[in-house]
Amino acid sequence: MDYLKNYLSVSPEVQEALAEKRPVVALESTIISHGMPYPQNVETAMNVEKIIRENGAVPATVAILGGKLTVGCTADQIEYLGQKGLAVTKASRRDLPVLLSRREDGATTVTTTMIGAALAGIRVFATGGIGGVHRGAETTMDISADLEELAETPVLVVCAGAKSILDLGLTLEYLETRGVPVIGYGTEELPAFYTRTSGFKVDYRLDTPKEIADAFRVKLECGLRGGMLVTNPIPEEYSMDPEYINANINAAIEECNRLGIHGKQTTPYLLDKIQKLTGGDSLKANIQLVYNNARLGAKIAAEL
Ligand code: PSU
Ligand code: MN
Repeated sequence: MDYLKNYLSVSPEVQEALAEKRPVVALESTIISHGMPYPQNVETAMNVEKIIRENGAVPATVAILGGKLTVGCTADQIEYLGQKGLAVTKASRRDLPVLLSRREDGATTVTTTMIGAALAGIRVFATGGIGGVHRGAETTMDISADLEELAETPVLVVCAGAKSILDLGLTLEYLETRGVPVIGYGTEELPAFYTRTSGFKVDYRLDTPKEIADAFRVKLECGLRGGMLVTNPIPEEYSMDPEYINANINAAIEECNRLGIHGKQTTPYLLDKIQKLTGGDSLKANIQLVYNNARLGAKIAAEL
């Protein structure tokens, strides 16, 4: 992938931090353009950067801008991505060739953010939720490219688990097959984004950022290929009632199926529908869990 470096643009601040071996945390832009409404998306993205700085690391928001895989967006670029919203192409690995050759913009998913981070030399990435194996994947084959990227690209991803818009059991099976360790930060249970529990177990419970950094360092040093998934439960005070949120998730999935929505539209549609059905409660939880992951990401990056 060396040639991809010709399409990489790393901000001076991030370059300097990496050269001095200071901690850097990558952030994605699909969560900005496709994951939340304007202006909360921009407000959240800017607060996340602030939290990372307060915890001693340098933030690097990743996006595709004018055909450049940009690592370390400016405040103006974040504002642009937030305002343009769904008009920015959601960019997974398969979208790179056309977007780069046409010099277009793209909002990076977990997949392309990992690619940008790895090329720049960033090892830690914090976000809200990852894509996974969708419910009904046994017939739709809808499995997020995020899982394949976690298997191949050496970046540690901090998330709040996966939403139950996905089949969490199948998502864990897929990650096991592809050799991706799933760590619970201070928990044995896989968190389910809005809730701290899911009924599924993680592979290992680790209780400190140092233990997590140590395990990932060994993975890198041993050339074991691929990343690591760290799941960080939403803080208790912001977690949602499982029955309430799951009823709304089920309603959103039913509507999605009824409308025949599929492919890359599925995840953004469900995120938006859930936000509407819960009257903004889920957005509040979503924002807080992202802040929580930014804090942990910065601490792990500092230990690495
Ligand atoms: N899940 C969330 N919030 C998100 C996403 C997923 O809870 O914002 C976004 C991420 O950018 C993730 C992408 O990488 O959706 C996965 O999309 P798909 O399921 O189409 O692979
Ligand atoms: Mn998909």
